[in-house]
Amino acid sequence: MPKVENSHIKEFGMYGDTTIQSITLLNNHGTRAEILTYGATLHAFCIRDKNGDMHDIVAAPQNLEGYLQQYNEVAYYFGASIGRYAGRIKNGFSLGGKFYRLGEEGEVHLHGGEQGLHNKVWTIEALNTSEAKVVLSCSSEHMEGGYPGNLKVYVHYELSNDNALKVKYEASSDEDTVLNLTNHAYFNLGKQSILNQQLCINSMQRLELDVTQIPTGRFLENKDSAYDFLTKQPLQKITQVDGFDDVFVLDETNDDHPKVVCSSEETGLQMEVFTNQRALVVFTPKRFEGGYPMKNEERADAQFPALCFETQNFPDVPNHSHFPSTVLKKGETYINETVFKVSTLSTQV
Ligand code: FUC
Repeated sequence: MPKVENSHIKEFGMYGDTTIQSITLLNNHGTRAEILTYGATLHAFCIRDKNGDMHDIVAAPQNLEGYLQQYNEVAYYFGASIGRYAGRIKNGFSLGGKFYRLGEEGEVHLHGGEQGLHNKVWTIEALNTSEAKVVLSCSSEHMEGGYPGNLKVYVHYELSNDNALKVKYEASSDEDTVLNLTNHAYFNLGKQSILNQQLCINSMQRLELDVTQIPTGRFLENKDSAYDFLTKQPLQKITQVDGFDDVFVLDETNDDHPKVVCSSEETGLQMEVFTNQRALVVFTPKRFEGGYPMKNEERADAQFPALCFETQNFPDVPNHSHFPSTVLKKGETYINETVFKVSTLSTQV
C-alpha cells in the first residue's frame, strides 16, 4: 500500500497483520462519506437533516471486529464491494466451451463466494481530499473463486457539493470472464425502522425466483402487487410479503431520472439512486442478527432496520441466454456507475 500521510486517512483496525484504513471524503457542506480499505466498504454517509443534526444514513457495524464477525454468523456484506458475481449463480457457468464450477455440485454460489472482493484488502490508489474523491483497487487472480482471467478492479468514490456520492466500478480481465459487481450498503434515512419511510422504484417488472432464489427465467409484473412502488408508497407495504429480497428490472437509460427515491419525514432526508445497471436488488432484512456492536444501536435493533439498493445485472445470467450478458471480454472495460444523491427537504416530504 502506498504510504499516504493524510488527516483524512485513519486506522480502523487490524485484519491479521494488515492495517485497515478508513478514508473520509468531506464536501463544502460538511457532508461526509467514510470508506474502508476492507472490502472497499462504504462505512458511513453523514448529512445534516432538516433539524440541522448530522445523520448517518448507512447502517453498519461500529468496528472491524463486527465486519469480520458477520461472516461467521449471518453474512450481511455490510457496505462491501461485491464480486466477482453479485447475486446468485447456480452450479457454475459455461464460457468459451468450458464449464467453470462455482462451489460444490448443485450449490448456489452467492456474491463471489468466500474469495469474493468483499473480503479483500483494497489499495488506496489516489486520494484527492479537496475534490472529495478516492480510488481504490484490488486484483483477483485467474481461477480465484473459480472464475477465469486475472481481474483488476478499481472503485471510485466521489462526493459532490450537491451531496451526491458516486460509486463507480471499473474492471478489466486478461481473459474472457463473467463479471457482475455491486455495492452492498444498507441505508436508513430515518431514526427508527424503515417501515415508516417512503419508497418509489421506477420498475415495471421483477424476476420470478425459485425457492433457492435462482431466477426461473420468467418476468413478473409489479403493477398492482405488493411490489408496485411506481409511485411513492409507504415502506410498510413490504410487510405484505415479509420484506424484499427481490430483483427489480431497470430500463437501460442512465439519465436525470432516478431509479429509486427513498425518503423519511422524520429527518426530511431524501435519497435518489441513479445507475447505468439493468437490475436493482432491494434487500430488506427483518433484523440484524449477530450481537456485535452496530453504529446507531437503537435503530439497528429495530425490525426492518435498513434497506439495500444493489445496482447490478441479473442473477444467474450465464445460465439464461435471454438475460443481458455478463461476459467481460478480454481487454474490455466493465463499468458500473451508481449515484446516491441525498437532499434535505425542509418541509414534509
Ligand atoms: C442480498 C440478498 C441475499 C443475501 C445478501 C446479504 O444480496 O439477495 O439474499 O442475504 O444480500
